[in-house]
Amino acid sequence: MSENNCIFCKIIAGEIPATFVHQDERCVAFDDINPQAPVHVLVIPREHLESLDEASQRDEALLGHMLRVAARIANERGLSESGYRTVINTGAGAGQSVFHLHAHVIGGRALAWPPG
Ligand code: DGP
Repeated sequence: MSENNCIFCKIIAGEIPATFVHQDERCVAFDDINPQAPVHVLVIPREHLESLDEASQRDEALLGHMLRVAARIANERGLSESGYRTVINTGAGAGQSVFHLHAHVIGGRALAWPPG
């Protein structure tokens, strides 16, 4: 399922270019266009879900898969030892700007806590 005018649906459809680092039948991952760290990858489901808030019980396996893909990418980028952060912004007030569920995988520099 895709949503008209969704940037990430267009990336999945190949209508907007992206540097893919992972693709499978349930999700894809690509480099963030505005990286906040040396490694900044987005993991997104192929199915258009607006946000984590929209996910239901039937999406549990998909969400788990996305997190495992995030960890695999972090490992492949050499972040397992130095550490990395996996972030899902949910809602405009939390910084969500693209309303297609996505997990940020951020690492390669020291990361402060709490986030701003
Ligand atoms: P968020 O603010 O949590 O909704 O994160 C959205 C991210 O999506 C943000 O870090 C920038 C990224 N982004 C927005 N448009 C594009 C695009 O066209 N291509 C790529 N690769 N990333 C994008």
